Amino acid sequence: MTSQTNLTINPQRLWDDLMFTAQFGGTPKGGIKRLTVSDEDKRVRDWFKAECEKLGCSVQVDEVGNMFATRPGKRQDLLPIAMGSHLDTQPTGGKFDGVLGVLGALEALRTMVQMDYETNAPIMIVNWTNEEGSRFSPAMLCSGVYAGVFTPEFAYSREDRAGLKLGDELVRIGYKGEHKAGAIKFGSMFELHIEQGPILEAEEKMIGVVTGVQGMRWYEVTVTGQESHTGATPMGLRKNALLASARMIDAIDHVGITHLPGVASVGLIENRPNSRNVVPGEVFFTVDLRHPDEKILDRMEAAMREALPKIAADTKVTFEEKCIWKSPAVKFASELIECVRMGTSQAGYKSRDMASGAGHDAAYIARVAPTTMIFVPCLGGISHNESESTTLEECGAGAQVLLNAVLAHDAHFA
Ligand code: HGY
Ligand code: MN
Ligand code: MN
Repeated sequence: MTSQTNLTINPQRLWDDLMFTAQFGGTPKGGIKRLTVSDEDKRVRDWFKAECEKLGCSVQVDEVGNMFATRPGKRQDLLPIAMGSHLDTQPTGGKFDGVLGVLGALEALRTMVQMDYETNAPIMIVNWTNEEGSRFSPAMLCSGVYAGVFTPEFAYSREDRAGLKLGDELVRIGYKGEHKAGAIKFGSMFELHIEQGPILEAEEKMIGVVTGVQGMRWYEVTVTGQESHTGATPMGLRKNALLASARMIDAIDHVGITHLPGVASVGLIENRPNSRNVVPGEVFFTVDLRHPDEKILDRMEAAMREALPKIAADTKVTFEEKCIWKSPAVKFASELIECVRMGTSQAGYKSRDMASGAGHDAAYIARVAPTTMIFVPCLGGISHNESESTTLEECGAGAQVLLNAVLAHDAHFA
């Protein structure tokens, strides 16, 4: 695995970093629970900052906690070439989602430093705050602030289900930086990530040359019925919010099935009062619709909005539904995709072009700088699961292609 400059990453060192940092929020089942701006997130951020400083990087933090580690290049007139992803995880996340992108970038930088290789452009590693959107919705929130999609105030105001605000939590862990979001500039960004789907593994390809990200929309639904006694309330007189929600969730699944390759999911549900002998009076649930084509996403949204009122009428409940987030489909920069292709062939790996089913910070960063992604396989395509797994070799391949692609891009500035 070598690049045109014969710089070779150290897969074992990368693997050791992945396993070491998995302790920050490690779970008994071998996953990671490292919710954004939690104490566990602080610990991994502190470790990451120290590692970057050991490599001679300056580390800056912006007003929403995004971290930027920069190593100077020969030419200070050039904007940095960035490699970025995220260190926060899902509540039952794995060791690789996001983390591989940040630690793979660290390994690429370490290799440059160790080989005393000076790039033309400065090199930057970015850790984006709250990519997952699990604790504070929406996803990719702080790369979105960097890209001007959301204001910092909007991000600060987001509350988790316990009522804590992102802004307060950023202050509490000491990562509300002084730099304005968007003020720390870079000229391009590469993001290494596990595929989180089954295609590369099924086709026995090592590298995914990612061409873009599908469109995504998130909704919140509150269904209101009437709490009543499960023993004394005849079936015909109930206003059962949970029954209505169950039928709505089935209808939403049907929207996905009838708009393939689109997907439709309900992932978060709260049933109140959640007592075994009370007919549920209120249910809150979230909807996640995705498709590569915005026009078909519109059709999926329309189909959902046609189905829900009918179900509400049939079950004698009322409901509110609102779209809280839209991330339109994104195409990545062809010149960077070409660098990934070059980096892949230099390393001698088989690859295939593909769009990303999952959302990534790269989707928002593509709005403000040329951006692209590199995928490596994950076992069974499973992710957002404590059993998420990939191999030392696959992580090493991704980091090598990342290094090669960055150096191929940097060669343009000689
Ligand atoms: O939702 C997503 O696709 C990403 O994992 N945040
Ligand atoms: Mn991710
Ligand atoms: Mn994720």
